[in-house]
Amino acid sequence: MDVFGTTRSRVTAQHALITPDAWVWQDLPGWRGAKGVVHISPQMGARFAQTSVALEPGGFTAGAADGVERVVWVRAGQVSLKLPGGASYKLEAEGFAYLPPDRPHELKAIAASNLVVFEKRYQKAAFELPDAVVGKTTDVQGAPFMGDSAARLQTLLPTDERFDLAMNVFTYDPGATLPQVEIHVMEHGLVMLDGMGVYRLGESWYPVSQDDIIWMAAYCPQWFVAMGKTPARYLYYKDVNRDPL
Ligand code: UGY
Ligand code: MN
Repeated sequence: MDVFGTTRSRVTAQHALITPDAWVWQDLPGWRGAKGVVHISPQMGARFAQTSVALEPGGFTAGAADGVERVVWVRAGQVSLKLPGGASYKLEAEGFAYLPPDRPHELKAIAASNLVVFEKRYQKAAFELPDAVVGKTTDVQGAPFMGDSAARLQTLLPTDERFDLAMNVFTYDPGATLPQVEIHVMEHGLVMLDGMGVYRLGESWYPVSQDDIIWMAAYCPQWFVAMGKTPARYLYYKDVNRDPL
């Protein structure tokens, strides 16, 4: 039972766990008919933003701020997406879109919808801009992670150097783990989609379950074990393909 004045949430200089009881909804700039919770942002030391967005039918956005790329992942509901040039799509639960910077898009809720939105100031390199990518998570083939078929990784976006971010979905059978305590230059923003487990972040071990949000700064030691009777699954962001200097 929840006891008032308590939360599993924790915010530190290198990591954060933000559980649904601590979320505070607000209006979001650039969105209409929408409320959001900005879970992760530069205000906490991150170099990207991760926001939960709840759209009422007809709620919409006409794109991110100048120079900002966006990934939208649909948790529930149905949205329409129009890209410059006229291509249009309908996204439902598990659908996602990568939207490159400075190419306005129009996203509108057909039904009440819940989205996870990742935004990052695109880091230009000696490449052309990435193209938009639209897909459905259930259509992406999973691969055993470092040879372990009980821990499967789906890579949602192309991995070529035009992209400075990756979006992946990790599914673990109960008892499966990350094979090592990872310490790496990339940072992560994560939402638990299904199931339960224990996340090691730095020198702390946290029970986690569906809808929990986690931020891991660069070099934050991290490890996960899935627990319970059903698979655990999380969606996560990482920065990739750019010189650290
Ligand atoms: O891509 C990754 O770094 C991933 N293995 N990290 C994680 O799941 N915490
Ligand atoms: Mn990692």
